[in-house]
Amino acid sequence: MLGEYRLEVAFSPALFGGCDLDNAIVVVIDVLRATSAICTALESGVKKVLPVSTIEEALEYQKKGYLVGAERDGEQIPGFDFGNSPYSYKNDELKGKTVVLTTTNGTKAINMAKEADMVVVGAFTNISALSTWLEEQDKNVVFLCSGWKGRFNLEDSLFAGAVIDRLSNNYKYAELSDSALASKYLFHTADADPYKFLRNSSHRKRMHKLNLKKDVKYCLTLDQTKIIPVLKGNELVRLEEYYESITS
Ligand code: 3SL
Repeated sequence: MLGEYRLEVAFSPALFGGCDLDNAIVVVIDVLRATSAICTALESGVKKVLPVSTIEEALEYQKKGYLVGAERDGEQIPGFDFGNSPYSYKNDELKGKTVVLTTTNGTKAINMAKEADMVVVGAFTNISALSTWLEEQDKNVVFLCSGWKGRFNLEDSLFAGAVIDRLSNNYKYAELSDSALASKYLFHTADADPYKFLRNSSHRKRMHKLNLKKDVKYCLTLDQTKIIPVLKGNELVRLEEYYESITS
């Protein structure tokens, strides 16, 4: 309905508790790199990604024979199958498989959002598909930025602003919270070049120190997939699969 819906941003997980989840879809954002890696995994044919918050949980799954990706502070944890690079999940051999993933911030944020009616994953790599689909829903939208260890980060807030910039052209979103407006204004100052805009950001610098420039470029490249990962219980699956499961 026209003019009825709200857009809101939690700039860090610490601010999520204050968000109004009534009739809301939560978009979890960790563009560098967890949500980009998850989109890539599902695009490559991975059947489901199980986001877990702790290394202990990841180890439990590993003992049961699951493939497990584990990252802390940007680096792969030794002993696990993958880290958090989207390139590790661009692999045809993963078709039909389940992957368990734990990352410093992103998978924790996904688990934190579980109480919402619907939780989806956003990244620059799926921005157009995500924005178009959100507009088709009659729902409020809460953007949860994973940030870095409870703090604000620039890239997730920039992404929230990029989506809000698109959605706010639609009259159905009559209410933009101050956080939604702030992220939209942030996006406007990026002048359509997220890579350049983020050059001084802490995580981009961290990634560069770890020799992960290629990952940063990948994660900041728009529209590489139309996949929208959605939480079904504890598992992230493709939106189409989610709809099939609720209609069958
Ligand atoms: O914070 C996270 O969850 C990760 O995406 C961080 S990293 O990009 O793998 O360093």
